[in-house]
Amino acid sequence: MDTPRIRHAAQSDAEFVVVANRLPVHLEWRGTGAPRRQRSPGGLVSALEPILRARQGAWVGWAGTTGTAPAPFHDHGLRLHPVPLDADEHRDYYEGFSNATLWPLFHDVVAPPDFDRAWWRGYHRVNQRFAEHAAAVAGPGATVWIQDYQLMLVPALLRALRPDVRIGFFLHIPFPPPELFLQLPWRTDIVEGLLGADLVGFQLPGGARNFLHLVHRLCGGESVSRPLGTPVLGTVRMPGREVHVGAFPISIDTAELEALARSEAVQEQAERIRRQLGDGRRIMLGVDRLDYTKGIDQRLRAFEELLADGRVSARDTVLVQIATPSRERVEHYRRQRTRIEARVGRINGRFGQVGRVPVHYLHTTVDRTELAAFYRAADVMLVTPLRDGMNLVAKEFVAARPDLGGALVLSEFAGAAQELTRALLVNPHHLSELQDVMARALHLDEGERRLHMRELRRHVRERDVHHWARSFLTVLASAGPGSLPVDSDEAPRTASVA
Ligand code: GDG
Repeated sequence: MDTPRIRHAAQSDAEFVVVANRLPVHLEWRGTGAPRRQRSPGGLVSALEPILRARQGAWVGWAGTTGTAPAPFHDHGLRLHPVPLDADEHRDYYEGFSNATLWPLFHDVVAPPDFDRAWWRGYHRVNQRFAEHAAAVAGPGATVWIQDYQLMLVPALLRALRPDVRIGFFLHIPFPPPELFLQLPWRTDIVEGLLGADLVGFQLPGGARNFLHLVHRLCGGESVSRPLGTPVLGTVRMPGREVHVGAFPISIDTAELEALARSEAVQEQAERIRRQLGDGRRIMLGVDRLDYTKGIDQRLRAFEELLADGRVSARDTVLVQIATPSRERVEHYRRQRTRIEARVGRINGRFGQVGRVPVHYLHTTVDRTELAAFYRAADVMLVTPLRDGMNLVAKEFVAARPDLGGALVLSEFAGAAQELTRALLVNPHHLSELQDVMARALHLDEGERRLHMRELRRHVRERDVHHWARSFLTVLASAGPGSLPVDSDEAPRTASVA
Protein backbone atom coordinates (compact mmCIF):
# COMPACT_ATOMS: atom_id res chain seq x y z
CA MET A 1 0.00 0.00 0.00
CA ASP A 2 1.46 3.41 -0.89
CA THR A 3 0.82 6.56 1.11
CA PRO A 4 -0.14 9.25 -1.39
CA ARG A 5 -2.09 11.31 1.15
CA ILE A 6 0.55 11.91 3.75
CA ARG A 7 2.15 15.01 2.32
CA HIS A 8 -0.90 17.16 2.10
CA ALA A 9 -2.79 15.66 5.07
CA ALA A 10 -0.01 16.12 7.61
CA GLN A 11 1.15 19.43 9.02
CA SER A 12 4.95 19.46 9.39
CA ASP A 13 5.06 21.55 12.51
CA ALA A 14 4.74 19.33 15.58
CA GLU A 15 7.55 19.91 18.06
CA PHE A 16 6.93 16.67 19.93
CA VAL A 17 5.81 13.49 18.18
CA VAL A 18 5.10 10.04 19.57
CA VAL A 19 5.22 7.18 17.08
CA ALA A 20 3.60 3.93 18.23
CA ASN A 21 1.96 0.98 16.54
CA ARG A 22 -1.50 2.02 17.76
CA LEU A 23 -3.09 5.40 18.26
CA PRO A 24 -4.33 5.91 21.83
CA VAL A 25 -7.90 5.82 20.52
CA HIS A 26 -9.12 3.77 17.61
CA LEU A 27 -12.15 4.27 15.48
CA GLU A 28 -14.90 1.70 15.08
CA TRP A 29 -17.45 1.96 12.32
CA ARG A 30 -20.85 0.42 13.11
CA GLY A 31 -23.45 1.03 10.43
CA THR A 32 -23.36 4.25 8.47
CA GLY A 33 -23.02 6.89 11.21
CA ALA A 34 -19.88 8.56 12.55
CA PRO A 35 -17.24 6.15 13.92
CA ARG A 36 -17.11 5.43 17.66
CA ARG A 37 -13.85 6.32 19.44
CA GLN A 38 -12.52 3.55 21.66
CA ARG A 39 -9.51 3.75 23.96
CA SER A 40 -6.83 1.29 22.80
CA PRO A 41 -5.95 -1.36 25.40
CA GLY A 42 -2.58 -2.05 26.99
CA GLY A 43 0.23 -0.63 29.04
CA LEU A 44 1.87 1.56 26.41
CA VAL A 45 -1.20 3.74 25.92
CA SER A 46 -1.87 3.90 29.68
CA ALA A 47 1.65 5.23 30.23
CA LEU A 48 2.07 7.65 27.33
CA GLU A 49 -1.30 9.28 26.96
CA PRO A 50 -1.00 11.60 30.01
CA ILE A 51 2.48 12.66 28.90
CA LEU A 52 1.48 13.59 25.39
CA ARG A 53 -1.70 15.37 26.47
CA ALA A 54 0.38 17.53 28.80
CA ARG A 55 2.66 18.49 25.87
CA GLN A 56 -0.03 19.00 23.21
CA GLY A 57 1.95 16.74 20.92
CA ALA A 58 1.15 14.68 17.85
CA TRP A 59 0.77 10.89 17.82
CA VAL A 60 1.45 8.81 14.72
CA GLY A 61 -0.01 5.29 14.71
CA TRP A 62 -2.39 2.78 13.20
CA ALA A 63 -6.09 3.60 13.77
CA GLY A 64 -7.22 0.01 14.27
CA THR A 65 -8.90 -0.87 10.98
CA THR A 66 -7.26 -2.09 7.78
CA GLY A 67 -7.71 -0.30 4.46
CA THR A 68 -7.75 3.43 3.91
CA ALA A 69 -6.71 5.38 6.98
CA PRO A 70 -8.98 8.11 8.35
CA ALA A 71 -7.79 11.71 7.96
CA PRO A 72 -5.80 13.17 10.88
CA PHE A 73 -8.11 14.13 13.75
CA HIS A 74 -8.03 15.74 17.19
CA ASP A 75 -8.90 14.03 20.45
CA HIS A 76 -8.87 16.03 23.70
CA GLY A 77 -5.98 18.22 22.64
CA LEU A 78 -4.00 15.46 20.91
CA ARG A 79 -3.30 15.49 17.17
CA LEU A 80 -3.67 11.97 15.88
CA HIS A 81 -2.16 10.92 12.55
CA PRO A 82 -3.38 7.52 11.36
CA VAL A 83 -1.00 5.31 9.35
CA PRO A 84 -2.78 3.00 6.87
CA LEU A 85 -2.23 -0.76 6.88
CA ASP A 86 -3.81 -3.20 4.47
CA ALA A 87 -4.94 -6.66 5.58
CA ASP A 88 -1.79 -8.43 4.30
CA GLU A 89 0.47 -5.92 6.03
CA HIS A 90 -1.45 -6.30 9.26
CA ARG A 91 -0.98 -10.06 9.02
CA ASP A 92 2.74 -9.95 8.18
CA TYR A 93 3.96 -6.94 10.14
CA TYR A 94 1.69 -7.08 13.20
CA GLU A 95 0.32 -10.58 13.76
CA GLY A 96 3.34 -12.25 12.18
CA PHE A 97 6.70 -10.57 12.72
CA SER A 98 5.74 -8.44 15.75
CA ASN A 99 3.60 -10.91 17.66
CA ALA A 100 4.62 -14.36 16.49
CA THR A 101 8.38 -13.66 16.04
CA LEU A 102 9.59 -10.78 18.23
CA TRP A 103 7.10 -11.05 21.12
CA PRO A 104 7.86 -14.71 22.00
CA LEU A 105 11.59 -14.33 21.24
CA PHE A 106 11.87 -11.32 23.55
CA HIS A 107 9.85 -13.07 26.31
CA ASP A 108 12.32 -15.89 26.90
CA VAL A 109 10.79 -18.03 24.11
CA VAL A 110 8.00 -19.15 26.48
CA ALA A 111 6.28 -19.93 23.16
CA PRO A 112 8.41 -20.86 20.11
CA PRO A 113 8.97 -17.90 17.74
CA ASP A 114 8.35 -18.36 14.00
CA PHE A 115 10.86 -16.93 11.53
CA ASP A 116 9.20 -16.09 8.23
CA ARG A 117 10.78 -14.06 5.40
CA ALA A 118 7.46 -12.69 4.11
CA TRP A 119 6.67 -11.39 7.62
CA TRP A 120 10.08 -9.73 7.77
CA ARG A 121 9.51 -8.00 4.43
CA GLY A 122 6.12 -6.77 5.69
CA TYR A 123 7.74 -5.50 8.91
CA HIS A 124 10.36 -3.58 6.93
CA ARG A 125 7.78 -2.08 4.57
CA VAL A 126 5.47 -0.94 7.36
CA ASN A 127 8.37 0.48 9.42
CA GLN A 128 9.34 2.52 6.34
CA ARG A 129 5.79 3.88 6.16
CA PHE A 130 5.75 4.84 9.84
CA ALA A 131 9.07 6.64 9.32
CA GLU A 132 7.63 8.57 6.36
CA HIS A 133 4.58 9.63 8.35
CA ALA A 134 6.70 10.71 11.31
CA ALA A 135 8.97 12.66 8.92
CA ALA A 136 5.94 14.42 7.47
CA VAL A 137 4.45 15.38 10.85
CA ALA A 138 7.60 16.50 12.73
CA GLY A 139 8.53 20.17 12.60
CA PRO A 140 12.13 21.35 12.09
CA GLY A 141 14.36 20.11 14.93
CA ALA A 142 11.41 18.29 16.56
CA THR A 143 11.74 15.55 19.17
CA VAL A 144 10.36 12.23 17.96
CA TRP A 145 9.80 9.44 20.47
CA ILE A 146 9.36 6.01 18.89
CA GLN A 147 7.77 3.22 20.91
CA ASP A 148 8.27 -0.48 21.16
CA TYR A 149 9.14 -3.66 19.34
CA GLN A 150 6.82 -3.17 16.37
CA LEU A 151 8.91 -0.19 15.20
CA MET A 152 12.55 -1.08 15.81
CA LEU A 153 13.66 -0.12 12.29
CA VAL A 154 12.01 3.30 12.40
CA PRO A 155 14.87 5.16 14.18
CA ALA A 156 17.36 4.55 11.32
CA LEU A 157 14.73 4.95 8.58
CA LEU A 158 13.58 8.26 10.06
CA ARG A 159 17.14 9.49 10.49
CA ALA A 160 17.74 8.89 6.78
CA LEU A 161 14.72 11.07 5.96
CA ARG A 162 15.09 13.71 8.67
CA PRO A 163 18.63 14.10 10.06
CA ASP A 164 17.53 17.32 11.80
CA VAL A 165 15.19 15.68 14.34
CA ARG A 166 16.13 14.31 17.75
CA ILE A 167 15.11 10.65 17.99
CA GLY A 168 14.34 8.63 21.11
CA PHE A 169 13.31 5.00 21.21
CA PHE A 170 11.81 3.12 24.16
CA LEU A 171 11.28 -0.65 24.33
CA HIS A 172 8.34 -1.62 26.56
CA ILE A 173 9.06 -5.35 26.58
CA PRO A 174 12.18 -7.14 27.85
CA PHE A 175 15.29 -7.07 25.67
CA PRO A 176 16.40 -10.71 25.69
CA PRO A 177 19.76 -12.24 26.56
CA PRO A 178 22.17 -12.24 23.59
CA GLU A 179 21.98 -16.02 23.09
CA LEU A 180 18.23 -15.74 22.41
CA PHE A 181 18.41 -12.56 20.32
CA LEU A 182 21.09 -14.12 18.13
CA GLN A 183 18.55 -16.68 16.88
CA LEU A 184 16.87 -13.92 14.89
CA PRO A 185 17.86 -14.12 11.20
CA TRP A 186 17.53 -10.31 10.90
CA ARG A 187 19.40 -9.53 14.13
CA THR A 188 21.89 -7.06 12.63
CA ASP A 189 19.16 -5.11 10.81
CA ILE A 190 17.29 -4.71 14.10
CA VAL A 191 20.33 -3.53 16.05
CA GLU A 192 21.26 -1.10 13.25
CA GLY A 193 17.66 0.12 13.14
CA LEU A 194 17.76 1.00 16.84
CA LEU A 195 21.15 2.69 16.50
CA GLY A 196 19.42 5.31 14.34
CA ALA A 197 18.15 6.84 17.61
CA ASP A 198 20.02 9.33 19.80
CA LEU A 199 18.76 7.57 22.93
CA VAL A 200 17.65 3.93 23.18
CA GLY A 201 15.79 3.20 26.44
CA PHE A 202 14.95 -0.12 28.08
CA GLN A 203 12.89 -0.95 31.15
CA LEU A 204 15.77 -2.52 33.09
CA PRO A 205 19.56 -2.18 33.20
CA GLY A 206 19.84 -5.85 32.15
CA GLY A 207 18.09 -5.12 28.84
CA ALA A 208 20.37 -2.14 28.17
CA ARG A 209 23.45 -4.26 28.87
CA ASN A 210 22.19 -7.06 26.60
CA PHE A 211 21.79 -4.51 23.82
CA LEU A 212 25.25 -2.98 24.34
CA HIS A 213 26.76 -6.45 24.22
CA LEU A 214 25.02 -7.14 20.89
CA VAL A 215 26.09 -3.81 19.41
CA HIS A 216 29.66 -4.80 20.07
CA ARG A 217 29.19 -8.34 18.78
CA LEU A 218 27.14 -7.59 15.64
CA CYS A 219 28.22 -4.10 14.60
CA GLY A 220 31.65 -3.86 16.20
CA GLY A 221 30.52 -0.55 17.74
CA GLU A 222 32.83 1.11 20.19
CA SER A 223 31.00 1.88 23.41
CA VAL A 224 31.77 3.91 26.47
CA SER A 225 30.26 2.75 29.75
CA ARG A 226 28.75 5.12 32.28
CA PRO A 227 28.92 5.08 36.05
CA LEU A 228 26.24 3.23 38.01
CA GLY A 229 23.40 5.30 39.43
CA THR A 230 22.61 7.14 36.19
CA PRO A 231 19.98 6.03 33.69
CA VAL A 232 22.50 5.97 30.84
CA LEU A 233 24.58 2.80 31.05
CA GLY A 234 26.59 3.15 27.87
CA THR A 235 27.19 5.35 24.85
CA VAL A 236 27.90 3.97 21.39
CA ARG A 237 30.10 6.03 19.08
CA MET A 238 28.77 6.21 15.54
CA PRO A 239 30.32 8.17 12.66
CA GLY A 240 29.69 11.81 13.55
CA ARG A 241 27.32 11.15 16.46
CA GLU A 242 26.65 9.20 19.64
CA VAL A 243 23.85 6.89 20.76
CA HIS A 244 23.07 6.75 24.48
CA VAL A 245 21.69 3.52 25.90
CA GLY A 246 19.95 3.39 29.26
CA ALA A 247 17.30 2.00 31.61
CA PHE A 248 14.10 3.91 32.38
CA PRO A 249 11.57 1.82 34.34
CA ILE A 250 8.12 2.89 33.23
CA SER A 251 5.34 3.72 35.68
CA ILE A 252 1.76 4.96 36.02
CA ASP A 253 -0.10 8.20 36.67
CA THR A 254 -0.20 7.45 40.39
CA ALA A 255 -2.00 10.60 41.55
CA GLU A 256 -4.74 10.22 38.94
CA LEU A 257 -5.43 6.59 39.82
CA GLU A 258 -5.28 7.25 43.55
CA ALA A 259 -7.84 10.06 43.19
CA LEU A 260 -10.09 7.74 41.20
CA ALA A 261 -9.72 4.98 43.77
CA ARG A 262 -10.66 7.40 46.58
CA SER A 263 -13.80 8.58 44.78
CA GLU A 264 -17.20 7.68 46.17
CA ALA A 265 -18.22 6.01 42.92
CA VAL A 266 -15.30 3.59 43.11
CA GLN A 267 -15.75 2.86 46.80
CA GLU A 268 -19.44 2.12 46.31
CA GLN A 269 -18.68 -0.09 43.35
CA ALA A 270 -16.03 -1.95 45.35
CA GLU A 271 -18.64 -2.60 48.09
CA ARG A 272 -21.05 -3.86 45.46
CA ILE A 273 -18.43 -6.22 44.04
CA ARG A 274 -17.73 -7.62 47.51
CA ARG A 275 -21.43 -8.20 48.15
CA GLN A 276 -21.98 -9.80 44.75
CA LEU A 277 -19.07 -12.20 45.23
CA GLY A 278 -20.35 -13.20 48.66
CA ASP A 279 -19.93 -11.10 51.81
CA GLY A 280 -16.92 -12.19 53.81
CA ARG A 281 -15.37 -14.17 50.96
CA ARG A 282 -11.74 -13.24 50.30
CA ILE A 283 -11.08 -12.04 46.79
CA MET A 284 -8.01 -12.92 44.76
CA LEU A 285 -7.72 -10.85 41.58
CA GLY A 286 -5.88 -11.17 38.25
CA VAL A 287 -5.99 -8.43 35.57
CA ASP A 288 -4.13 -9.20 32.36
CA ARG A 289 -4.33 -9.07 28.62
CA LEU A 290 -5.09 -12.65 27.66
CA ASP A 291 -1.46 -13.39 26.82
CA TYR A 292 0.57 -16.56 27.37
CA THR A 293 3.39 -14.54 28.96
CA LYS A 294 1.13 -13.41 31.81
CA GLY A 295 1.06 -16.79 33.58
CA ILE A 296 -2.75 -16.95 33.85
CA ASP A 297 -2.82 -20.69 33.27
CA GLN A 298 -0.16 -21.37 35.95
CA ARG A 299 -2.08 -19.15 38.40
CA LEU A 300 -5.32 -21.07 37.79
CA ARG A 301 -3.50 -24.36 38.16
CA ALA A 302 -2.07 -23.28 41.50
CA PHE A 303 -5.54 -22.19 42.65
CA GLU A 304 -7.08 -25.48 41.53
CA GLU A 305 -4.53 -27.48 43.53
CA LEU A 306 -5.03 -25.28 46.60
CA LEU A 307 -8.74 -26.08 46.41
CA ALA A 308 -8.08 -29.78 45.79
CA ASP A 309 -5.69 -30.00 48.78
CA GLY A 310 -8.20 -28.22 51.01
CA ARG A 311 -5.73 -25.41 51.79
CA VAL A 312 -8.24 -22.97 50.33
CA SER A 313 -12.01 -23.37 50.40
CA ALA A 314 -14.40 -22.20 47.71
CA ARG A 315 -16.78 -21.29 50.52
CA ASP A 316 -14.60 -18.43 51.70
CA THR A 317 -12.30 -17.59 48.74
CA VAL A 318 -12.97 -16.54 45.17
CA LEU A 319 -10.63 -15.82 42.27
CA VAL A 320 -11.66 -13.10 39.79
CA GLN A 321 -9.72 -13.14 36.54
CA ILE A 322 -10.22 -10.22 34.16
CA ALA A 323 -8.70 -11.36 30.87
CA THR A 324 -8.75 -8.57 28.32
CA PRO A 325 -9.09 -9.88 24.74
CA SER A 326 -5.80 -9.59 22.86
CA ARG A 327 -4.28 -10.63 19.48
CA GLU A 328 -7.08 -13.10 18.94
CA ARG A 329 -6.05 -14.09 15.43
CA VAL A 330 -2.56 -15.21 16.46
CA GLU A 331 -2.41 -19.00 16.88
CA HIS A 332 -0.65 -19.14 20.29
CA TYR A 333 -3.24 -16.75 21.70
CA ARG A 334 -6.15 -18.83 20.43
CA ARG A 335 -4.71 -21.97 21.97
CA GLN A 336 -3.99 -20.19 25.23
CA ARG A 337 -7.59 -18.98 25.47
CA THR A 338 -8.98 -22.46 24.88
CA ARG A 339 -6.68 -23.88 27.57
CA ILE A 340 -7.60 -21.25 30.13
CA GLU A 341 -11.33 -21.45 29.51
CA ALA A 342 -11.24 -25.26 29.80
CA ARG A 343 -9.44 -24.96 33.13
CA VAL A 344 -11.90 -22.37 34.48
CA GLY A 345 -14.76 -24.69 33.48
CA ARG A 346 -13.09 -27.64 35.19
CA ILE A 347 -12.38 -25.78 38.43
CA ASN A 348 -15.94 -24.46 38.65
CA GLY A 349 -17.37 -27.87 37.78
CA ARG A 350 -15.25 -29.57 40.45
CA PHE A 351 -15.52 -27.08 43.28
CA GLY A 352 -18.57 -24.90 42.54
CA GLN A 353 -22.12 -24.98 43.86
CA VAL A 354 -25.26 -23.48 42.40
CA GLY A 355 -24.91 -19.73 42.90
CA ARG A 356 -21.31 -19.97 44.15
CA VAL A 357 -18.34 -20.62 41.86
CA PRO A 358 -14.68 -20.37 42.86
CA VAL A 359 -13.50 -18.64 39.63
CA HIS A 360 -15.16 -15.65 38.00
CA TYR A 361 -13.62 -15.28 34.57
CA LEU A 362 -14.36 -12.13 32.57
CA HIS A 363 -13.13 -12.19 28.98
CA THR A 364 -13.74 -8.51 28.47
CA THR A 365 -12.41 -4.99 28.95
CA VAL A 366 -13.91 -3.23 31.96
CA ASP A 367 -13.95 0.56 32.21
CA ARG A 368 -11.38 2.33 34.37
CA THR A 369 -13.78 3.06 37.22
CA GLU A 370 -14.74 -0.59 37.46
CA LEU A 371 -11.10 -1.63 37.22
CA ALA A 372 -10.23 0.68 40.14
CA ALA A 373 -13.18 -0.80 42.08
CA PHE A 374 -11.83 -4.33 41.51
CA TYR A 375 -8.40 -3.21 42.74
CA ARG A 376 -10.05 -1.75 45.87
CA ALA A 377 -12.17 -4.82 46.49
CA ALA A 378 -9.33 -7.34 46.23
CA ASP A 379 -7.66 -8.96 49.23
CA VAL A 380 -4.87 -10.44 47.10
CA MET A 381 -3.62 -9.18 43.73
CA LEU A 382 -1.99 -11.88 41.62
CA VAL A 383 0.57 -10.58 39.11
CA THR A 384 2.41 -13.71 38.05
CA PRO A 385 3.81 -13.32 34.50
CA LEU A 386 6.41 -15.76 33.23
CA ARG A 387 8.22 -12.73 31.78
CA ASP A 388 7.10 -9.09 31.59
CA GLY A 389 8.92 -5.89 30.63
CA MET A 390 7.47 -4.04 33.64
CA ASN A 391 3.78 -4.78 34.42
CA LEU A 392 1.70 -1.71 35.18
CA VAL A 393 -1.10 -3.66 36.85
CA ALA A 394 1.15 -4.29 39.87
CA LYS A 395 1.81 -0.56 40.23
CA GLU A 396 -1.85 0.33 39.63
CA PHE A 397 -3.00 -2.00 42.39
CA VAL A 398 -0.64 -0.32 44.85
CA ALA A 399 -1.75 3.18 43.78
CA ALA A 400 -5.41 2.17 44.20
CA ARG A 401 -4.97 1.14 47.86
CA PRO A 402 -4.81 4.31 49.99
CA ASP A 403 -6.49 2.16 52.68
CA LEU A 404 -3.25 0.10 52.84
CA GLY A 405 -5.38 -3.00 52.28
CA GLY A 406 -4.56 -5.94 50.03
CA ALA A 407 -1.45 -8.02 49.44
CA LEU A 408 0.50 -8.06 46.18
CA VAL A 409 1.86 -11.37 44.86
CA LEU A 410 4.41 -10.50 42.18
CA SER A 411 6.46 -12.61 39.80
CA GLU A 412 10.24 -12.24 39.99
CA PHE A 413 10.14 -12.18 36.19
CA ALA A 414 8.15 -8.95 35.94
CA GLY A 415 10.33 -5.85 35.59
CA ALA A 416 8.27 -4.35 38.44
CA ALA A 417 9.82 -6.87 40.86
CA GLN A 418 13.11 -4.96 40.70
CA GLU A 419 11.37 -1.95 42.25
CA LEU A 420 8.48 -3.40 44.27
CA THR A 421 10.71 -5.50 46.45
CA ARG A 422 8.23 -5.38 49.38
CA ALA A 423 5.69 -7.41 47.39
CA LEU A 424 5.40 -11.18 47.97
CA LEU A 425 7.81 -12.24 45.23
CA VAL A 426 7.39 -15.60 43.55
CA ASN A 427 8.76 -17.80 40.77
CA PRO A 428 5.58 -18.63 38.81
CA HIS A 429 7.27 -21.58 37.10
CA HIS A 430 7.52 -23.26 40.52
CA LEU A 431 3.97 -24.47 41.12
CA SER A 432 4.27 -25.39 44.80
CA GLU A 433 6.07 -22.14 45.60
CA LEU A 434 3.30 -20.25 43.82
CA GLN A 435 0.70 -22.10 45.91
CA ASP A 436 2.57 -21.37 49.14
CA VAL A 437 2.84 -17.67 48.35
CA MET A 438 -0.83 -17.45 47.32
CA ALA A 439 -1.88 -19.15 50.56
CA ARG A 440 0.47 -16.94 52.57
CA ALA A 441 -0.97 -13.80 50.95
CA LEU A 442 -4.47 -14.84 52.08
CA HIS A 443 -3.36 -15.15 55.69
CA LEU A 444 -0.86 -12.28 55.93
CA ASP A 445 -0.79 -10.56 59.30
CA GLU A 446 -2.50 -7.18 59.03
CA GLY A 447 0.41 -5.22 60.51
CA GLU A 448 2.87 -6.76 58.06
CA ARG A 449 0.52 -6.20 55.13
CA ARG A 450 0.05 -2.52 55.96
CA LEU A 451 3.77 -2.02 56.42
CA HIS A 452 4.53 -3.57 53.03
CA MET A 453 1.80 -1.57 51.33
CA ARG A 454 3.03 1.69 52.83
CA GLU A 455 6.51 1.12 51.38
CA LEU A 456 5.19 0.03 48.00
CA ARG A 457 3.03 3.13 47.87
CA ARG A 458 5.93 5.41 48.68
CA HIS A 459 7.77 3.97 45.70
CA VAL A 460 4.97 4.37 43.13
CA ARG A 461 4.31 7.91 44.30
CA GLU A 462 7.93 8.97 43.86
CA ARG A 463 8.48 7.05 40.65
CA ASP A 464 5.38 7.81 38.62
CA VAL A 465 4.96 8.04 34.85
CA HIS A 466 5.87 11.73 34.86
CA HIS A 467 9.17 10.90 36.52
CA TRP A 468 9.74 8.25 33.84
CA ALA A 469 9.03 10.60 30.95
CA ARG A 470 11.02 13.46 32.47
CA SER A 471 13.97 11.21 33.05
CA PHE A 472 13.92 9.89 29.45
CA LEU A 473 13.28 13.25 27.82
CA THR A 474 15.91 15.05 29.89
CA VAL A 475 18.57 12.65 28.68
CA LEU A 476 17.20 12.86 25.13
CA ALA A 477 17.40 16.67 25.22
CA SER A 478 21.12 16.33 25.93
CA ALA A 479 21.61 14.03 22.93
CA GLY A 480 21.37 14.35 19.19
CA PRO A 481 21.44 17.38 16.89
CA GLY A 482 22.15 20.68 18.69
CA SER A 483 22.62 18.83 22.01
CA LEU A 484 22.36 20.59 25.33
CA PRO A 485 25.19 19.98 27.76
CA VAL A 486 24.56 16.93 29.97
CA ASP A 487 24.17 18.60 33.33
CA SER A 488 21.00 17.49 35.10
CA ASP A 489 20.43 14.92 37.84
CA GLU A 490 18.88 12.64 35.25
CA ALA A 491 21.95 12.54 33.06
CA PRO A 492 25.52 11.43 33.69
CA ARG A 493 28.34 13.94 34.18
CA THR A 494 31.30 11.69 33.69
CA ALA A 495 32.13 8.81 31.43
CA SER A 496 34.74 6.12 31.61
CA VAL A 497 35.94 3.90 28.79
CA ALA A 498 34.73 0.32 29.24
C1 GDG B 1 3.41 -3.67 27.82
C2 GDG B 1 4.48 -4.58 28.42
C3 GDG B 1 4.80 -2.89 30.24
C4 GDG B 1 -5.94 -4.32 31.35
N1 GDG B 1 -7.19 -4.79 31.36
C5 GDG B 1 -8.00 -3.72 31.39
C6 GDG B 1 -7.21 -2.57 31.42
N2 GDG B 1 -5.95 -2.96 31.39
C7 GDG B 1 -4.80 -2.04 31.42
C8 GDG B 1 -4.13 -2.09 32.78
C9 GDG B 1 -2.73 -1.62 32.44
C10 GDG B 1 -2.55 -2.13 31.02
O1 GDG B 1 -3.83 -2.43 30.49
C11 GDG B 1 -1.72 -3.41 30.98
O2 GDG B 1 -0.39 -3.03 31.16
P1 GDG B 1 0.75 -4.08 31.53
O3 GDG B 1 1.97 -3.32 31.85
O4 GDG B 1 0.27 -4.90 32.69
O5 GDG B 1 0.90 -5.06 30.29
P2 GDG B 1 1.07 -4.96 28.65
O6 GDG B 1 -0.20 -4.59 28.00
O7 GDG B 1 1.64 -6.28 28.25
O8 GDG B 1 2.12 -3.77 28.42
C12 GDG B 1 4.54 -4.37 29.93
C13 GDG B 1 3.85 -2.00 29.48
O9 GDG B 1 3.83 -2.29 28.08
C14 GDG B 1 4.23 -0.53 29.63
O10 GDG B 1 5.56 -0.32 29.24
O11 GDG B 1 4.62 -2.68 31.63
O12 GDG B 1 5.58 -5.15 30.50
O13 GDG B 1 4.22 -5.94 28.13
O14 GDG B 1 -2.66 -0.22 32.44
O15 GDG B 1 -4.82 -1.28 33.68
N3 GDG B 1 -7.72 -1.32 31.47
C15 GDG B 1 -9.08 -1.21 31.50
N4 GDG B 1 -9.91 -2.30 31.45
C16 GDG B 1 -9.41 -3.56 31.39
O16 GDG B 1 -10.19 -4.52 31.35
N5 GDG B 1 -9.63 0.00 31.57
